[in-house]
Amino acid sequence: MGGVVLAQEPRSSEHYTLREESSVSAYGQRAAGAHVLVQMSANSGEDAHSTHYSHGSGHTRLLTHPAGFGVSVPRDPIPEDATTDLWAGMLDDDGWGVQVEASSWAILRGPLREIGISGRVITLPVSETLVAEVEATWGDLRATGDFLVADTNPDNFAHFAADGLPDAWQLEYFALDDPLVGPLDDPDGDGLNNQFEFLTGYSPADGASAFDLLLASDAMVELSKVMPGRTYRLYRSTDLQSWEDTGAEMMSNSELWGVSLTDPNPPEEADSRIFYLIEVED
Ligand SMILES: [Ca+2]
Ligand SMILES: [Ca+2]
Ligand SMILES: [Ca+2]
Repeated sequence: MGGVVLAQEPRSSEHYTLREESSVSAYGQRAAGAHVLVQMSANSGEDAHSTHYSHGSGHTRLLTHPAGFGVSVPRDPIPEDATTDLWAGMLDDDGWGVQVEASSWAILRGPLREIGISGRVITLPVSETLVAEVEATWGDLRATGDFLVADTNPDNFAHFAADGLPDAWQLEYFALDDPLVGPLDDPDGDGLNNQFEFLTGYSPADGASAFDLLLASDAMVELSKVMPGRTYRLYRSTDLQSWEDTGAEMMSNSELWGVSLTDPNPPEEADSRIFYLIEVED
């Protein structure tokens, strides 16, 4: 190891005295790769946290007295049902922040499946964005951090998962152990399944709450409600077998009541019966 450079002042900190060194680069400066052995004695009778400090090419400095300890958490929400690495850091009495290996990690609250010794956390599926909180210890120091777990998949929660209906909507009406929560179920017995209740904006748990159509005049159909973002199309039939798209359709950006769709080309034969059907698309 050629060209040993002795550390510049200060040779010690408020809490430690540099007692012996095999080789050190210029204190606090960039240095070529080397192994640095530093023996320190604690002035105040505390244990030194580091007596060996190895480094590659880069910045070399001495660990001094820990003045603070904290958990670094993501500023943005992290995804549900995924793995994220958290880390702990020590602030020393020189004002430097250094990443340290926490002695332990624990989950305090929130949708977390587990947290490993390295700070690797696995989030649980959620039905809405929720707060999680963890705790790390380092020696006798302790710190907590909280962050948000984002609802990044709307259809992955509990037994509401993967059925095509948004979990948050299902949870609005159904208990966690409710059996009839699927798209084809009709727990309120109004003849309209949960999928249709969702699309039309009515309660799947109240038989008196249901989408309705009225024939406003010969070729005009009134919809009891129109939901934002859905497309409503009017179909016509004279035999209830074949249905023809009338071309009348509507989409709204807000919830509307009592909206009408008019068939632009109703059959002219005065005695023919006409049936209308509304298609609702998400
Ligand atoms: Ca979710
Ligand atoms: Ca669902
Ligand atoms: Ca129903």
